[in-house]
Amino acid sequence: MAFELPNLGYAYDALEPHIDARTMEIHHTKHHQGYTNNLNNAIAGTDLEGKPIEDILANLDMNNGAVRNNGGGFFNHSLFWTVMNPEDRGYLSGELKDAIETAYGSKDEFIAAFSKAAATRFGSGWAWLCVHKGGKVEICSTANQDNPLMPGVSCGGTPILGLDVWEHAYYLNYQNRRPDYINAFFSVVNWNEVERRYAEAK
Ligand code: MN3
Repeated sequence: MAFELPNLGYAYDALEPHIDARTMEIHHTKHHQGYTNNLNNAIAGTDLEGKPIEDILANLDMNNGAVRNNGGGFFNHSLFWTVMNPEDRGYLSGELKDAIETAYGSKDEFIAAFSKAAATRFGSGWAWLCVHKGGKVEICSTANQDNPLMPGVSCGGTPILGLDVWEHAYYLNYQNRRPDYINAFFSVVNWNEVERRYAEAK
């Protein structure tokens, strides 16, 4: 069973004005589709075929560039679409709110720290909020399509919130203004989904 491009669950224009429809459509149908196709090609006929993406990444040979880049790209975007929602965003609450306040003091301080990680990632990559076993949360960032599920990459743990800071994610609408795109992202974060992922992973 090959990996399939997941549906967004909302229309390409649903995140406007924060993230524009043209960017969303290209990002989903070209970039994410490309990672999906290339991942399938990279694992076809190998013992990785048929395994869950989380298992492939957790046991990854980091020298396998095709699976590292495309498996990461497949997983990262699949998570990214779900942590944004135009309508039912919810709000930071419950155990996740407690964990974030323990680690960062307040929601605003957390957003500032996450935004700094995203803004200062040089070149292409991602910012993450990860949860470790026991429930402690930690912010980190990764280069290219790496993610903290991969062996020895960044803060480790399970990513529950991710922000794509590749230029393809924002350049049409924001050009070089990555900080404006990061601010806009926090207007569409789906806290219900982040909390669901926290509860599942902690
Ligand atoms: Mn991307």
